[in-house]
Amino acid sequence: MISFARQRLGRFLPPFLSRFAQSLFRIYYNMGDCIFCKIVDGTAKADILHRDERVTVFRDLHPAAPTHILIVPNRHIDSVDQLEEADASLAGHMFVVAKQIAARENLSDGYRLIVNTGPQGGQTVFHLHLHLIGGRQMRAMG
Ligand code: DGP
Repeated sequence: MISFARQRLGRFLPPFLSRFAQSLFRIYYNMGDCIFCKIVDGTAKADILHRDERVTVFRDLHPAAPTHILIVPNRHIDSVDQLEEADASLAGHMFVVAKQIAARENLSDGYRLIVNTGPQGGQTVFHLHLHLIGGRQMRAMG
């Protein structure tokens, strides 16, 4: 909802004012310099596959497989560790969207969904995201 409002605002303002307004939004909502927030609000480029009120979906910049897509909540949440009970529907929506995108990408033989959490979990971008990886045989975990 917030990011939609930000995008709408951006359309009515000249570009320099729009960028200024986006920066104010980011400071106000404590988003800092988050690259995924910038992709969500359109100030950074990405190959966007889907956008709705709650999530934005785009291709990973450093694909680990022929298909590597990120499902990202529009609202900044650092990681799974910051999820609250009230976010259960959002978390569920991320999985449902992942399933729909997997079908669109013809991953009918299967795919892998990963959520890296925290430094030891291999998380490098601290904006919650679900990796959708497919298009090759995955090795068993562990
Ligand atoms: P993780 O390590 O789980 O935090 O995954 C972060 C992923 O984000 C990693 O696979 C690379 C991807 N990534 C980082 N910066 C960008 C970017 O600017 N654009 C896109 N599309 N993907 C990015």
